[in-house]
Amino acid sequence: QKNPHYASGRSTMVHLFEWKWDDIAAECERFLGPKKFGGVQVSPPNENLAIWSKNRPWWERYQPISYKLVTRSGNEQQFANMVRRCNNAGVRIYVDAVINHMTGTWGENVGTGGSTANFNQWHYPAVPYGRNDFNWPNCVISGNDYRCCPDRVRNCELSGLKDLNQGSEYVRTQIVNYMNRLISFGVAGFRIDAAKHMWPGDLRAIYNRLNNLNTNHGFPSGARPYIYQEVIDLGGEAVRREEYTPLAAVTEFKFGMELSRAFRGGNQLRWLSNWGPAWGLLASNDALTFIDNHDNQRGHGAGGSILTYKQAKQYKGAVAFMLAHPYGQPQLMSSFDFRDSEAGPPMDSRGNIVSPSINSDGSCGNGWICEHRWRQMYQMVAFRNVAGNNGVSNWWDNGSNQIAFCRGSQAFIAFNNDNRDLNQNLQTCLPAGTYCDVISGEKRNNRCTGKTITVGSNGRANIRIGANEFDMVLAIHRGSEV
Ligand code: QV4
Ligand code: CA
Repeated sequence: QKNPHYASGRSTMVHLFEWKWDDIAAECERFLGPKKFGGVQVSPPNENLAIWSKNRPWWERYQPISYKLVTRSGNEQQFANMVRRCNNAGVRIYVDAVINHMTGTWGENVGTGGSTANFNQWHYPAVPYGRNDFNWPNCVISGNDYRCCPDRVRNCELSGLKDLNQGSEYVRTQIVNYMNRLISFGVAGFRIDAAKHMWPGDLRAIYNRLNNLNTNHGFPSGARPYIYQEVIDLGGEAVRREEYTPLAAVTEFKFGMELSRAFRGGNQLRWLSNWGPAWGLLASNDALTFIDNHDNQRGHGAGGSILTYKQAKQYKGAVAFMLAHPYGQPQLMSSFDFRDSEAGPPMDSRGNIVSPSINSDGSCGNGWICEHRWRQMYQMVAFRNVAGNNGVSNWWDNGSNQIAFCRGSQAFIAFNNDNRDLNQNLQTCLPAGTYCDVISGEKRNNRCTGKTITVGSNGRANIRIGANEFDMVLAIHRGSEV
């Protein structure tokens, strides 16, 4: 369950946070497919509580009221249509599965599909779940529990969200039926929300009952769903990520924390020469990697000064390193603009999500950031596809924050996070030729809109990145020749 089953030659997924199914389908066909993205993580597709009293915050989607596929992103038919169209474009769909809990307690009790619940009675008739399906007697997780008490982390409520008992055969069956329905629609896998708050043994029982991926959607026969479990473990936790890696992959939160620190200038880039398990990271195959996610980009979940689109130059540097380095299974974040950490996605006065508009330069409007449409991002996705399975070679650094390395004879990248210019003759490992730097520009009609780099017959080239340039990265690869 650690293979994402990307179409061949693809390597990177993007989290299209709060996007609508119709818009994702269009994005697969017009952008993600042609740019060779591997997949999309979608927001939870099951019915959630509509929280009008907080002006429809993004986090209402983490408060399930049933497993009907009706949310602000669309209905069941739109979901199925999206998965079909994305798979046809070679782009896989991964579902954020919220199976630890149902809603918390609010004055409101109507879901996005019209279902209601009686929270105080632990009664969710649209599933149906009743009091016997929840951990009992109920308790609420306190901050200290995360350090002392694994059973409280698993059996008490996360932020007052009614805590399902996955040890129950009936509860397991409801969850498995929900996930298998999604597999029948053609999804390739799942993010397991709040996995830390469920017992590994219960999760194993659930995963074992999942069907193989749907061969009518292009998956090989016998393919198991890709599963990455949300376990925040930066050390000192009563629940450790190693309890979950025997089951499936795990979200590696140390990855974005350390790279954010380094690209903010809190650690020299030269130390990244042994990036990977030597840094206390999980084994590469066990790790779903990212710089920021929908929680920590707005101060929820794991703390730490995580880089986001708001610190664009450093953020693009950190993302370029993630995509250039072979470690882990990378995920890009694609955000909507926010100041208020609770605010929901762009919406109209009736609470409907407003679609992103696409500007003539390919960027997004209507309040959507679309980091995945930034040239420096999608061209690094292509870089990673070209670099393939090659390891890091010919590491160079200046003893501080200027670094460079090759990926076999396929690709070369350099970074300058110092406050002085980088100007060096470096080994690129590439065949002689003129290459277009995919960060400062792109190849159009065999011309380069940015810097060109001339590689000599010995593989060496003059590499310049000014300290005050718009980007701190320079990247060339097979296929970027002009
Ligand atoms: C409030 C009080 C509680 C009280 C409760 C009573 O704070 O003390 O007991 O009312 O009903 C929202 C509100 C929260 C509210 C809760 C229940 O923010 O104040 O509790 O609802 O109504 C997201 C948000 C949460 C949000 C939740 C549900 O981050 O703020 O809670 O959605 O809407 C840990 C976990 C990790 C988790 C991370 C955030 O180990 O698993 O915290 N990350 C995932 C998701 C995240 C999501 C959840 C889990 C829950 O990535 O987005 O939480 O599904 O690290
Ligand atoms: Ca639990």
